[in-house]
Amino acid sequence: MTGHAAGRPADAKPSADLVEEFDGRTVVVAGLGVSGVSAARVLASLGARVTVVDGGHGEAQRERAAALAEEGVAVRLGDGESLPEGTELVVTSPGWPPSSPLFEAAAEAGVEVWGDVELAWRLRGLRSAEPAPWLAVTGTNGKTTTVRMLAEILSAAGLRTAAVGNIGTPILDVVLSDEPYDVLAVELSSYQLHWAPSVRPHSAAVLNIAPDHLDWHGSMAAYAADKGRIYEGNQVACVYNAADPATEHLVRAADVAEGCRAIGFTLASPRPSEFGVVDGLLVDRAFVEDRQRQAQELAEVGDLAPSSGHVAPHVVANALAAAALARAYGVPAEAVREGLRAFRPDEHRIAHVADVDGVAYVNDSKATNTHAAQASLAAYESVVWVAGGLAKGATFDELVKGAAGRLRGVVLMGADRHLIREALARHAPDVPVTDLARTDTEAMSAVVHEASRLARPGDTVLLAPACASMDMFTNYGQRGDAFATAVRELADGRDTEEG
Ligand code: UMA
Repeated sequence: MTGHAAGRPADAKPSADLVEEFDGRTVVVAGLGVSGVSAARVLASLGARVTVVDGGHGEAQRERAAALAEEGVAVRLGDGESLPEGTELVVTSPGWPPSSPLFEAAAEAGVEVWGDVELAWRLRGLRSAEPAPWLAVTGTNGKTTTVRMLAEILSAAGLRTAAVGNIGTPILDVVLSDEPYDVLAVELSSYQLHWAPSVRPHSAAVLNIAPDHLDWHGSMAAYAADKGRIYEGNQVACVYNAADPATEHLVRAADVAEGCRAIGFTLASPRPSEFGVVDGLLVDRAFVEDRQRQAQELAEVGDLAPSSGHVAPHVVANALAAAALARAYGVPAEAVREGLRAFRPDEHRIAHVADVDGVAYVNDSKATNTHAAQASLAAYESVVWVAGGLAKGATFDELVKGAAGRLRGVVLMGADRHLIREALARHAPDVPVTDLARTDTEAMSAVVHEASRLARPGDTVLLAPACASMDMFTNYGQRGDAFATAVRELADGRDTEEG
């Protein structure tokens, strides 16, 4: 970790200049999704001549294109590869891989490419001379939960805040809104970090690093390096996971502001400059007067699950990371407790949907990679595992090897299901597998039906796909909703049979 005096990064221009710079400038926005629409609107409002390009041309895209056309934004559908004539800047949506032909064309023409998060960072001084600082979170898993916990803690401290970024709310919308925010809780994906070299958070956390999105980044090293960008220029704290040395390495490699501290979090008893757990209490041994001798109690582990009393270890880890960022911002200990008590988990993260015929049905649609699915499978004794979707370059051998002893059966769906089927054949050849060979949105009823046939009373049917959802669904939320609906239909059907 190298320190330098805090200040404006050399490559970020003052925003007043930037606004002038956009007036009449020809800007191409890559992608007509959530981020692209937000970026196009902002750029058009600054007087830029905006064209949005998108490789798709479905109904949703056509509808969005029509709405933007009314605001003076041109849209080109069905060609996401060629660079329109006269382009002076490209602002990309996060999902576009660096290898996209559009960016090759931009590089050849000497045109810069920024992500929507980069644009938000550069424009953040537009509404206020003192823009809200960013407390940023990345990691392979747990980002959304941690950011939501962080926002709850900040709100409990009376601060005006919002949970933004990869979580679903484009950060540009918030940075340029008229709402005066004190501080933002920002979820940043590795994609967003790749395209946002100027971002300098107040403090940031990398929760963990496991293989994910390797097809996009090209290699594990490139993926980790993009995640590590979140620590660049941090002013107060770089928060890392003491159980995941890769996160600490990224802190060491970062160039941060003078005086910025490395703060670890651990499920064990904390050392000085760490957050950890002692006798069922979450404690801060970093932001206290005498960290050699003192620790500040923040909350009880039980505060994280007031109803069930059962708290998974990764939830405690996420809470510690959120607490570390909040404390780095100066939030009092009582607000940490209050915020964590107010927090309610995501409905697609290890959510119990229903019990049918003595079998529990659990929705962990949020498990979009092997690391998350592994944590989820490890939580149950006897599982009918529902898996498959887009593998994003992952391999499944380690996951299947670790879970083999707990699998009652497996139901596979989605585009890359053969990869999981092959890993099962290698490491769990006796486990019955139903390969549905379907990639359509309607497949979930059949999935749940097949899972119910494999399950025995006492088992858990677990949707933990270890894959992204976009081959069959709009997002993991829609996949989880489809699962929950199918389970409820199954339960209703059983009631009718009994009645
Ligand atoms: N498109 C192309 N060519 C490409 C890639 C995409 O034409 O090579 C087009 C698609 O046809 C589509 C549009 O681009 O119309 C989609 O752009 P996008 O994939 O960047 O998606 P957005 O709708 O803008 O949503 C993005 C994030 N999506 C991704 O990073 C894939 C959302 O994160 C985020 O919530 C949103 O911006 C607001 O910041 C989602 C996600 O899955 C939840 N994130 C990944 C994850 O969490 O693992 C990183």
